[in-house]
Amino acid sequence: MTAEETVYLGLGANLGDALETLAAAVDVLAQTEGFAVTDVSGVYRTPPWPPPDDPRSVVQDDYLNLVVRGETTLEPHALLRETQLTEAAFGRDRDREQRWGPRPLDIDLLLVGDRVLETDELTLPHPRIAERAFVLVPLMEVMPDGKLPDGRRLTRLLMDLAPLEGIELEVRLEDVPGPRIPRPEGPGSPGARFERPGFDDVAGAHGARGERG
Ligand code: A4P
Ligand code: MG
Repeated sequence: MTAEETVYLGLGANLGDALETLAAAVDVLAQTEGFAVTDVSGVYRTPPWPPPDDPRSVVQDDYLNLVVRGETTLEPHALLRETQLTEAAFGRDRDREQRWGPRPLDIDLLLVGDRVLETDELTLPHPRIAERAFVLVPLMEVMPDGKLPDGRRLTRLLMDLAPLEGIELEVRLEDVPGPRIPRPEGPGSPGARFERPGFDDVAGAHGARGERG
């Protein structure tokens, strides 16, 4: 266990019910011991990267992407194990997939505090943040000072990628109802600070709107 560090995770999905997967994956992260979700960006619809004019590109559906900000007491490799277990729980099978090809769920550790790390399993910061609008756009929403640890501004990096085509805000998770799961409390488990509305809350809110209209 270490002192709490601020973490940014990039989530992407383009196989199966991508929105339901992302919403449920954020719920799972919020339940993870030693990890608290403190903010979640909007869910963006993004064209596959690399783009079609790149020889590495793969023909596949659009992705949905979001970025989670969290606080964690987990060491980076322990956090990576948790995120890979979560990917597997949503049907990810690394042995049967293509690099940069379609996947039910991908979770990248973008930043863990100011750590700089290069091991066989983990590179921090994630080496391809600056090339990817599908990361930069949602990251900008949840990163208070808008700068990478090396001082590069996200807005500047995005300008370098311009023109941005085909990235659209799809929905906010606050508007996607889900089952309410009690949050674990206790030492070593910073309480989760992000909760999706339960089905009843959303039904209630819609009912209330209906009565007014
Ligand atoms: N690994 C090393 N550093 C990290 C890190 N910081 N975070 C290792 C996560 N994993 C890290 O990962 C391969 C290995 O990288 C892992 O076993 C881990 O030990 P992977 O998830 O299979 O990813 P990859 O295919 O090698 O590539 P990369 O660069 O992580 O790309 P992505 O993001 O995983 O590529 N287009 C859009 N619009 N939206 C997307 O979300 N995603 C991908 C998938 C391609 N195109 C996309 C999107
Ligand atoms: Mg990945």
